[in-house]
Amino acid sequence: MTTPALPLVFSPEVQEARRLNRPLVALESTIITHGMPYPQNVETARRVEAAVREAGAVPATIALMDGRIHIGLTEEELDRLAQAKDVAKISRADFAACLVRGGYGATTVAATMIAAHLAGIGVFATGGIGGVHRGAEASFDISADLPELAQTAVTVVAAGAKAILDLPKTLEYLETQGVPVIAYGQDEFPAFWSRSSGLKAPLRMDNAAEIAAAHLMRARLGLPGGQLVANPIPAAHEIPREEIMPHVEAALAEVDAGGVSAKAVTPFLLQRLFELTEGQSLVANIELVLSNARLAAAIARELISAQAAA
Ligand code: PSU
Ligand code: MN
Repeated sequence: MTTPALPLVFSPEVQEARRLNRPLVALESTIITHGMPYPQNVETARRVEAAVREAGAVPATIALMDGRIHIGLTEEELDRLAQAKDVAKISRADFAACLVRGGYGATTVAATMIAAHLAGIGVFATGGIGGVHRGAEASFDISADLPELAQTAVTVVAAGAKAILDLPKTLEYLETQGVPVIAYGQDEFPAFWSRSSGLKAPLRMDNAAEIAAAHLMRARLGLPGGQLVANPIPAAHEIPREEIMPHVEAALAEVDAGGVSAKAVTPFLLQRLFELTEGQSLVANIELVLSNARLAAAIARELISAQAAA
């Protein structure tokens, strides 16, 4: 049997950016299909792409469609994906199977990192990464996003990990796996909807150039894996911890009560938080993704300048 060709397709905008060696920022698609309701999902995806462009880089939203890895989606493809029913949530384990079978696959953080790396894109913006779930000592539920950060050389900009997770265990896991966790502009590791988690981040950096330099130095050292940049949600849009945590506990109790497991847990919790906060969690989620997109664009630009100077 022969090895199949790599089924990568680039949107016209991304193709042009590659030709001109312009800075690119990868964006994921699970947040569109499983993280937000329609039509806010597609509106947000468009605003995030626009934020990347305004910050001087080119967005590449990634999804699996009809057996191909799409690096950059046209307006029409983005619409189709956002409205499609039965989109599979794709991580490392099911990436190849989804391509072979065809249909729609939304890429999680792990799958988006794999695709970005294949496409030569070093920076990726998302909302929050998956992590170690509460009760993982019994359920073994640890997101595949974490081991991906340990093996795929992409710098991921997120607003920390969602407060629905066990954050101390998530940080321990990342430390064991040798993943640099860099809080941006503050000492504390941020908790998605809130700027504060009560936990100190292992590293802190205050500018995009230093983050880009660290990315390149890791490659130079031959260290596999990426970096997690934890960018706190802008203060004007945060939901303070004491406000969001009672809702988080209530939603988690529903998961414990049964019926929700595996890949369905994170989408269920995000949907319940949306209902329990009367939409406030979604507003915060949108704002933090926009802020992460701007920071990722700045890092992508610094990566290009550093490479040009070398
Ligand atoms: N961040 C968001 N919304 C999301 C996600 C992240 O703001 O929906 C998605 C990402 O795709 C992430 C996934 O990879 O949730 C984690 O899912 P799990 O916990 O099942 O690994
Ligand atoms: Mn899981």
